Amino acid sequence: MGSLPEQFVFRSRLPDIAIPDHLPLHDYVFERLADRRDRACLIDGATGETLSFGDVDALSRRVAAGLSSIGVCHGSTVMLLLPNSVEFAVAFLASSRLGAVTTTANPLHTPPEIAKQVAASGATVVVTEPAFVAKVSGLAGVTVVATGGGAERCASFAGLAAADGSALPEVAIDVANDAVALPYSSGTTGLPKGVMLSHRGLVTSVAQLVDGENPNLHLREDDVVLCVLPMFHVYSLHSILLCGMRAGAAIVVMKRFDTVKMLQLVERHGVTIAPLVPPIVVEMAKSDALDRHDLSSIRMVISGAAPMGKELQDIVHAKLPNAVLGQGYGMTEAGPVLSMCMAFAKEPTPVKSGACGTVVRNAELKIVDPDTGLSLPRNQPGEICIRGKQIMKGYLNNPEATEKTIDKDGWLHTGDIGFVDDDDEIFIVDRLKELIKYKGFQVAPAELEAMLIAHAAVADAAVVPMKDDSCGEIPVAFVVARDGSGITDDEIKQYVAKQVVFYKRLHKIFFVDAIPKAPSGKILRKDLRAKLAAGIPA
Ligand code: 4UU
Repeated sequence: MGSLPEQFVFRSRLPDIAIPDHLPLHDYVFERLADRRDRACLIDGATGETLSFGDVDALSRRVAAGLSSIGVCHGSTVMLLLPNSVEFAVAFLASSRLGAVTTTANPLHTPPEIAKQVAASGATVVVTEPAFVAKVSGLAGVTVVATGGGAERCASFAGLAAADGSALPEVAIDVANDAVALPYSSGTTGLPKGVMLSHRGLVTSVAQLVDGENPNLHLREDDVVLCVLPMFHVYSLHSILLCGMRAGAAIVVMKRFDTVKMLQLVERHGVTIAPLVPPIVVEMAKSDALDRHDLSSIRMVISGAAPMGKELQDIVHAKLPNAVLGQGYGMTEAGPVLSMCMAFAKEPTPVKSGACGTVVRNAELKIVDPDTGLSLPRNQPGEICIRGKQIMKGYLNNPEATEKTIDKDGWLHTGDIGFVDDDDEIFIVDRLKELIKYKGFQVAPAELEAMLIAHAAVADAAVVPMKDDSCGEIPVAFVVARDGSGITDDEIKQYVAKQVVFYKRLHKIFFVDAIPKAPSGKILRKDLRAKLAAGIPA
């Protein structure tokens, strides 16, 4: 018998910190409320209206009382189907107060996509804008709450907010086990699944970034954080909303992305922290308007959710010389943050272009050879795995998928291929999993393949990512048409487009005779990606 193989485990260069493991998320976020009651917390970018920390605390208590009056209680699920808004933040905190779970969805999703998530998550209340009420009004057993005015036949957010916040029911939240957020993610394979993030998980993940003597992501009370990324995605929910509030910073809420409006808001509010995704960084770097605005207040540009190459990073550096630019690496299931740029620390250390940070504190990271399962030393690429209290509890009602993602030793397998260099910096070089990332949004190939195969003229299909300069990746399909069907690529594109949100649309269709498959029946996606890379798809 040989000795056990050596385990290479990577840790943060910063020491571990004490992380509260008894506080529900809302109490953790508002822990220092008494010191900052009158400081700005949420600023509505469109109107300039500002809510202080005291206002947000009080409003979230009233909305919690209101939600309770329409039946939301410990263990209920509330869907937020909202664009970025003060109401989003308040409703999230209000649900947390009740021990309820918030499931988030893109309001641009189609009615069938939304109905699927409502059913799967067991949501009994959907909070949305009047413009989207029609998408959910027919769902059985669901109470719809509309923000703003004018929506008929549903409860109003203002009505909920008029409830008595001092009359909240007592709830005994089990911080280690109760989920507080339920974002949907397809993970490494298959269809979107509900990712159960517990109170303790999210508290840990926020603390890993912004707590301690030398926080990895140093947000201060005098910071102004730009919130242009959608709050329904875990990056914004976690690293902007929750981290910003925990640190006592002000958050400028922007409803939808527009380069010029974003630059105006930066100038108007003196934004200091700009969390972005690569496509927005590209838009910004290319925009003529950049030179017409004073962006000198920005001290940090964070990029995440998709790869940002060295070239882009260098361009932004030249345009925003006052700002530190770096990346965070997250995955919904990982709680979400795995690594963060060390140049964002209170006591920063130099970083390399193209790196996506160093593993967060109070966590372990290893690189595993996908073929042998052995952990690999520095500079050797393999599957990135992470362990710590911040990772998801599991997928809702799907123990099989959970077991495939979190192994028996508690390691979460990301499906990302990367390595750790001599300075502990992580570089992502490839993806083992099926996932397609269009501008940072998740596209699950399995969802589109199921749709394609359901079409009478389609015998078989496979959906894979194709590299794209402005979107990062675009979904494209290889299709085996049924003999004599005569179906065209446009017909297929239209058929899918009608059923899905814009970023899941197919950009190209390649007709082929057969889909390459392993003996097990698994699609050989690598072969298809290689065909695309070689420029000879069919
Ligand atoms: C290359 O994208 C996210 C979460 C991102 C995030 C969160 C908090 C970034 C910074 C932050 O502070 O989650 P998902 O679940 O939508 O997608 C996860 C996948 C990863 O597995 C990886 O493939 O998105 C890809 N990804 C990245 N790829 C995420 N970040 C990066 C990155 N570089 N920096």
